[in-house]
Amino acid sequence: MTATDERPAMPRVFPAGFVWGTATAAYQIEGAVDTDGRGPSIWDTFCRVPGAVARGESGEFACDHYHRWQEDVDLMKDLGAGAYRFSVAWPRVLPDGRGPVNRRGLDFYRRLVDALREGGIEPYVTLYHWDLPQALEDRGGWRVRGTAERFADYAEVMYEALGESVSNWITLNEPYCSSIVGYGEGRHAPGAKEGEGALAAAHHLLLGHGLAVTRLREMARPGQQIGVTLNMSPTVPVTSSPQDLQAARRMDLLVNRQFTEPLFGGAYAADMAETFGRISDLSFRRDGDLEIIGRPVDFLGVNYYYRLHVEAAPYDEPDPARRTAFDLGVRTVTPEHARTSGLGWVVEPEGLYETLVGLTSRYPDLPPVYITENGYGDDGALEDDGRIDYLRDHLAATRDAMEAGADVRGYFCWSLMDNFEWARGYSARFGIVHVDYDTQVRTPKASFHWMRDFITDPVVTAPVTARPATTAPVDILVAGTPRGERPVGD
Ligand code: IFM
Repeated sequence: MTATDERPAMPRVFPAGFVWGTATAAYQIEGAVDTDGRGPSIWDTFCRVPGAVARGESGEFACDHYHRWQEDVDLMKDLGAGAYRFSVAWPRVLPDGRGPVNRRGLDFYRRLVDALREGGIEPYVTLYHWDLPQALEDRGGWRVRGTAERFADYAEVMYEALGESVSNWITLNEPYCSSIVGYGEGRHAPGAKEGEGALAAAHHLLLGHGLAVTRLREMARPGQQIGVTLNMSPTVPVTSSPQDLQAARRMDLLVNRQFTEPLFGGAYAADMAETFGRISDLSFRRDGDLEIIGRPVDFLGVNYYYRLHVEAAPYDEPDPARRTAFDLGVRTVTPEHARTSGLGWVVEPEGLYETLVGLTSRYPDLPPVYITENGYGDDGALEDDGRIDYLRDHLAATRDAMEAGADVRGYFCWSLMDNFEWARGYSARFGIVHVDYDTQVRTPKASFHWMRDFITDPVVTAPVTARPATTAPVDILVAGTPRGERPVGD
């Protein structure tokens, strides 16, 4: 959408009770990696690998949120958001991933949750946002089934500690990234480049989710909600040729349907064996797993950043830089004249509309949806008009998808503040609050003030979201890598 757009711009109001929040993740903001008994995570280890993270940066200090959390809660109060999504660092609570609980680690989250609630901010707690305890990685990590069982134990520990005060629980954040990007492409911790290992990791993450849901359900009180967050990007086949359409479907499987089908469709995706046959025989699956994975949840968290344009490519990619353990005969491209973010990511709010409407039509039993992440990366300017435009247009897309039948209950902006952006280090900034990493001074950006006004009066006036200009059916939901760029989520 552009300012010159001819489409109508009638005001659309978000319903009362719609949840407004911001989101962060432990390793990206906390710092204090050696403090109060925290154990090492796979990201601490990965950041030490030469070349793994831009400029050799790490989350060692990050935003020092572990010590400055009160100031950060004050910022949220000033924003007027009624909710905050954050993640718990598993190794802060269970330094070895299992065994004795580190009370000092738990106390940190207790203090944070209490302050949020006192400030009228509802905590949405993510249990796993990529920082696996290194001790569990040393025992096989997500490649092995035991990690799924340890995850359920950890979920129980967290519920026992915070269950009185926290009503909204998210098991996993973006299992696609923790499995395929971390164990297949090696661009994220633990930096493995395996085919079978990555598919096994994806399966065991889902199993861990299902086991944790089961455990939390046994303890949860009425009204408490348990969900899972997936990153979703619809893919547009570059042409309507059968080759490009099939390429889009293969990527769709890798990134999206591998997760959504067993979670919400009651079956493993039908084309798993055919598509991944070159990589794995899927023998890590066991009878009964599917039922555990598919246990009903109360909501789906959707993280949306952009849509991807996919074309067929020869198998056995000749360019070693592009070759991965997942050669699916696909390539993603950035369309000419595309609107892009400060990081060069394609900006297409219609992709969010397509995601929400597509999921709703594909899965009749889809639970209510929260947009648990959506945001804009740039180099950190305080006058961040690009971010304001991005937020405005994606909020319009959300509201328009609701009009078309999607049951969306809340929106969490990524991110409250600039933070450690994984393999990109600190140069990519997504915050509505600027962080000076030398002084740790926080400065609200123009988008913070815009968001505060919007939350007070949540009326969308941007043009009605363009309907996707793709020939692809709405059930093609795919993510991948724009040509020459790193993919979403890193
Ligand atoms: O920073 C990440 C976050 O950790 C997961 N989702 C995507 C964000 C931006 O890349």
